Amino acid sequence: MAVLDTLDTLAPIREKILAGERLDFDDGVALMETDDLLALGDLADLARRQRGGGDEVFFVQNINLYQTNVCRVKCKFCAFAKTRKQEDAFTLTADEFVEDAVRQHELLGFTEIHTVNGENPHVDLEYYAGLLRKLKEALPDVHLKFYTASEIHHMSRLEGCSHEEVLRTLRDSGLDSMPGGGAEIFADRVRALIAPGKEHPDEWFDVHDIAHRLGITTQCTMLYGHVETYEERVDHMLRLRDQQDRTSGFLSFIPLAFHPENTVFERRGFRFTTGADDLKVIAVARLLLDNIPHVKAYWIMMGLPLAQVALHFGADDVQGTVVREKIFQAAGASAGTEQKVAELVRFVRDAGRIPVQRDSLYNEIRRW
Ligand code: V47
Repeated sequence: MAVLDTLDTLAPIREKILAGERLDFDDGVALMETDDLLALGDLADLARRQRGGGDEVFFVQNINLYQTNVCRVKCKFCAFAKTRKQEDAFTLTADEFVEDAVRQHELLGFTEIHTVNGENPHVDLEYYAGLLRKLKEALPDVHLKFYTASEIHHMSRLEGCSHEEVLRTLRDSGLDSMPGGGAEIFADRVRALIAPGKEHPDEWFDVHDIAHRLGITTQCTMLYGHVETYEERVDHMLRLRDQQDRTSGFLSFIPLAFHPENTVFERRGFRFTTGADDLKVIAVARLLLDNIPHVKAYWIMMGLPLAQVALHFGADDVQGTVVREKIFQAAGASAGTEQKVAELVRFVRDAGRIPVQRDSLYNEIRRW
């Protein structure tokens, strides 16, 4: 009987995938609700291949660096943000940041810097633009993937100007692309519970919309595993898909599993997500987001062993070497903060896939 139930739920979706048809909201919820994890993974891998995916799994040689952890927003899921007076608050000068970046580049030879910060109310737009200019001058060949849409919105408030003016200023100062954070869950109900001080999702979309129209590619994310329902996850993904239909500027989708340590939710008894849920989100994302080229299994978040399994659930990217990640470490991540290229290669190969080192725009640098 259980087998028949499974077939009934997934069979029509499989037919749609084979026919190249787009899945809808109800399909998304049905996929989220299935307990047949292996069939779900199989379907996601089928969809990935149907849309032109091969055996390549991508990674980038990158480093995470942070300008400031001072933040005006009190998101309840966050263990990274501090107020200016807290002991471990920091706000680096451009010189401090650039000096460190150059030293690390000599040691590691990364091709990308990934920077996400708190929404610091004590600095201005020039704090960000000036740093980008100095950094680009010092490391002209390094791709600068800087600032979430939430930070861009915050800068526009600080400066009293539009999203477009901020983005033009940053782009002209050296910004190359943007990370996907700040999306959390778009549903008003959830946002009010986990991030009441954060901008409305319309602002997040407006920033990405303008960035894409200005030729700045971006990523997109979803923070799951807290108070959201399956329906709210599907709604979130479909809003991203609609945006991508309009502007095509998202390069990848990264599901972010909620880490509760040192957050308000830890005190309320919230736990880490399970491996089954992590794999489910990866697979459903690959199935629904038919117009976003890459889905990342971010090893920092799910650990290398599970990320390896996720490569058979629709993911085709493991993010990168990552060195010095802080946001997930603050909230209890245990997978470490750095992988060597050789280790990423070994783990992709062991999953039966072809490791490809990419640049930030998915051009191939080297394959093994
Ligand atoms: O918006 C914060 C998430 C985001 C927690 O573009 C948490 O490649 C889980 O932008 N548990 C910021 N998630 C980080 C970000 C990012 C991360 C990885 C890859 C990319 C990319 C971008 O981190 C926030 C929030 O959604 N976050 N705290 C937490 N405790």
